[in-house]
Amino acid sequence: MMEQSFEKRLDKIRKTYNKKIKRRNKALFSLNGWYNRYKRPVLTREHVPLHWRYDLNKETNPFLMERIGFNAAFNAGAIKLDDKYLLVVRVEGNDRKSFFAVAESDNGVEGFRFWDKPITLPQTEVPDTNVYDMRLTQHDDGWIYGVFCTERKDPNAGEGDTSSAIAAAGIARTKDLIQWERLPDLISTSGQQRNVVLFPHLIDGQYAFYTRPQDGFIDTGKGGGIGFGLSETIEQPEVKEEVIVDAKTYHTIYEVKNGLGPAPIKTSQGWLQLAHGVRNTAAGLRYTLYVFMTDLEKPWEVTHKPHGHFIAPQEAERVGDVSNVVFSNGWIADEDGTVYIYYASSDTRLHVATTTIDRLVDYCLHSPQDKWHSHLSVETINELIESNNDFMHLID
Ligand code: M1P
Repeated sequence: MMEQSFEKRLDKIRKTYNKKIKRRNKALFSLNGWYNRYKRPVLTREHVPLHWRYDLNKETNPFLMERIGFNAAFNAGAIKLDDKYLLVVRVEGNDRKSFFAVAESDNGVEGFRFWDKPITLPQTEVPDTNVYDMRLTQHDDGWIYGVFCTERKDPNAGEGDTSSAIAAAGIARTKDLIQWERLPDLISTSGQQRNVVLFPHLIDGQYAFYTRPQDGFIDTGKGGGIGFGLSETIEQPEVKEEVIVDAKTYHTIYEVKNGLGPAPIKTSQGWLQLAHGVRNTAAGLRYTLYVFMTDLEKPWEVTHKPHGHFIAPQEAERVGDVSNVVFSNGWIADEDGTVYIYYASSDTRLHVATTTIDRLVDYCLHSPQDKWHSHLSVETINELIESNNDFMHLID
C-alpha cells in the first residue's frame, strides 16, 4: 500500500473537519407545530477538535494516526452567556469515560465549536470513575451550578462483579465555565441518585433540588419518579426528605422510570418542565421526552401534564450506541421567547429543536391529559372530532 504523505493526510483531515463544523443547519417543517427539528445534529464526535485526537508532530506520529479516539458527543447542559449559546457536553472517549467540554455557537443551531480544552473537574475524596449529564442552573446566589451524575464502583460488589455501580449527584459551581469549584456530592435518603437538577431560587431560605431517587443503578426499584427536596446549605448539600413530583406510572411512557431534564423555565403561567420517560419493550428500553408545568409558587406541584411524549426518537435518531433513546438535560430560553431544546439521540449525537415559550405554554394548557385507559383515549379523540364539526370544510 502506498503511504500518503503526512502533509497530504493532514490537509485532508483538516478539510474534512472544517467542512463538518462549518455546515449550515436548517429548520424542518413541523407537522405537530410543537417545535421544529433541524436537518443536522449540532454536535457529533466528529466535532471533537483535531488537537485532542492527533499528535500533530510528524516526528512522533509519522502516520498521522489518531492517538485518542472519541466515541460520542451527546447529553448537554445549556446556558446563554454574553450572547453565546454554550453547551456543557457529555463527551465520551473510546475508553468509555465521559467528561465535560464546552461548545459554543453564535446562533444556537449551527457552528458549535469546542473550546480549547475539556473542563478540568476537581475531585472529591473519592474520585469519580465516570461523570455525565450536567444540568446547569444560574442561581440567584450568583453562581452557575453544574449538577451531574458521578458514578463509582459499588464498594459492596461481590467478587467477580465488575459492573455494579453507585450513582450520586455531583455538584460543582463556576462563574465562567472555565474554573470550577467542586462541592460535596448530594446526600439523600435513597440509595442512589441520577438526573438531579438544582432549582434557580431558594425556597424557604433553602436550596431546592429536583431528584430521582432510585434503589439500584439501572433499576429504580421502589424509588423512581421525579422527586423534590430542600437542603439547608449548598456547601454541605443534604436532602432529608423528598416528595414525589411526578411518579412512574403503569402503562405510560414513564412506566419504568423518569427523570427531569434541564432546570425549569419560568413563565407567567407556571414553570415549564422537560423530562424523559422510560418504558420497556421487547427491543429494550425506550426513552422519550415529555413536557409538563408546575405551579409558580410550589414548583413541586404539577398543574398541567399533556399525555404522552413530546419528542420521540425518529428515523436516524433511533439508532446509536444505546438505540431508541432521546434524552435532554439542556435548553435555553432567549429574550425573544425562542426556546432551544438540546436533545441527544441514542447516546450518540446532539440535536436542537426550536420552539417558543408561548407554544410550550399552549401545549401544556391545551393538550389532553392521560386518562390511563384506551377507551378514555378514544373518548378524548371523539371530543376533538365533535368540536371540529363546523370546520371540516377546511380539510376537505
Ligand atoms: O442510556 C440512556 C440514558 O440512561 C441514563 O438515564 P436514566 O438514569 O434516566 O436511566 C443516563 O445514563 C443517560 O445519560 C443516558 O442517556
